[in-house]
Amino acid sequence: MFGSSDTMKVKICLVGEGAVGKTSLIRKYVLDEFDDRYISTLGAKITKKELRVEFPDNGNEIRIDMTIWDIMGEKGFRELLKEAYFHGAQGVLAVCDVTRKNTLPDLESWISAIETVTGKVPIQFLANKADLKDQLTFTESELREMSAKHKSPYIFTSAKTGENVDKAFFAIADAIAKRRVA
Ligand code: G3D
Ligand code: MG
Repeated sequence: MFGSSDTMKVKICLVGEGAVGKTSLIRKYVLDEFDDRYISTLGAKITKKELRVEFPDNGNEIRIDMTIWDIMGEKGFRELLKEAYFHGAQGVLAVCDVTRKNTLPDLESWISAIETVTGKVPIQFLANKADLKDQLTFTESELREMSAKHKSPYIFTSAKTGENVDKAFFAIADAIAKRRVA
């Protein structure tokens, strides 16, 4: 059982097509910084962040030591390296880009890839680039459908403005912690 002084180690992976904003979201979350210049990722980049999750039932609060894995968007690399990337992951941030329609259905193959390695784990869908909502290319009901299919929540985020970025990372940490302690 986890007590209030315990630390839970958690690994999460961000998945989704290239340029949906995975690297930018992590940057914004960890460094509170958004760099509009080109951001490149080679292979996998691992970042750490500590956060706290409360258990209102018993008043406990636990510390989460979160390891965030940012991986490349290319599908070829995914097949080759998925064991290495996804091994031990306890949660997924599945990111799509509201300005590019296919990035939503493309998440299916990312989710299958991760689930073949980890089994079922909590997923949080992120509809990123919400600051460009005027360029929305899919409806919220399509997002809701995807979400319902995987019994997982979705949230609109913007790595540019920071909208819901903390909330998204917190949500996945919270889901993982509650699942493990329950
Ligand atoms: P990736 O890691 O998923 O491949 P990146 O994606 O984080 O590299 O982001 C791809 C591009 O989208 C970058 O633009 C980045 O600045 C932009 N971007 C990421 N998130 C947002 C967002 O929430 N809003 C807006 N408006 N842009 C975003 P460039 O031009 O550098 O390629
Ligand atoms: Mg990247």
